[in-house]
Amino acid sequence: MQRRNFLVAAGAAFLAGCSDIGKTEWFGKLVDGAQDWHRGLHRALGGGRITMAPEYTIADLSPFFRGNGSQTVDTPAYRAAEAQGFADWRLAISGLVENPGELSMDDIRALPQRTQITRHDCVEGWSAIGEWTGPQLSRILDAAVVKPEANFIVFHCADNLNGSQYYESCDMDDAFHPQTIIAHELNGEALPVRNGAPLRLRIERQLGYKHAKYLTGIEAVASLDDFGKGYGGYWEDRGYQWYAGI
Ligand SMILES: Nc1nc2c(c(=O)[nH]1)N[C@H]1C(S)=C(S)[C@@H](COP(=O)(O)O)O[C@H]1N2
Ligand SMILES: [Mo]
Repeated sequence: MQRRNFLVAAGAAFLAGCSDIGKTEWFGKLVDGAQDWHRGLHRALGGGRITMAPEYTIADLSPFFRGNGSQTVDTPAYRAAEAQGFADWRLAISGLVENPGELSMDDIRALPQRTQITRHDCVEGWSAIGEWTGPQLSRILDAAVVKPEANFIVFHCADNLNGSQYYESCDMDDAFHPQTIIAHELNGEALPVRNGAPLRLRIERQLGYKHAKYLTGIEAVASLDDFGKGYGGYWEDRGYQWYAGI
């Protein structure tokens, strides 16, 4: 735990204020260098085995799991979906897969489920512990059969934050990690709107901004160049690290 707290603190200190710094060349190199180091260290600490994020007990649950960033999606389509309890929501599976398609909420609920109580750490300086339930992303990707040339999974979101579509991405290590799930429940109930209803990513070894809410699709890709500004996520395009390991 001490090591983890150190990494969280170090990451938060490093990131503080970064969102205002432009993507100058030197800054890009600094960030890239730091994240390569961090990623290597993070994985080396695991000794090459799969490292699991700590899991907690019911007694540790935060009384209220706040919402952050977008707390709803401001479109008529989302409001209509919400009014129907998200019964017709679909998760599109696309890109470099043998079996592209769509999953309904019933499809998602019919897959084997994983429930995990984990701590969410936001770089803005708050944490919360919640119990999340949903299928492992690996199950969905196994069914889709990811092609060998895919290097990343891109997560598409319904919300637009300050004029840009929110999105995220991860590498295949994290995509197939056992604690990476497509959550549809928080604390045993349908995901609240503020927390990303009806589907949000939980990617437990990474910082809060990686946990994409309001998921509409997942896409297997070879490169991140064609999404947003090319840095792999909404906040990454604004200077945050792509590999936000904790
Ligand atoms: N689609 C989308 N996902 C998002 C965000 C967002 O604004 N839009 N904010 C991120 C940030 S910075 C954090 S800390 C968490 C907050 O999750 P919560 O609202 O469940 O607390 O969602 C992340 N995922
Ligand atoms: Mo965050």
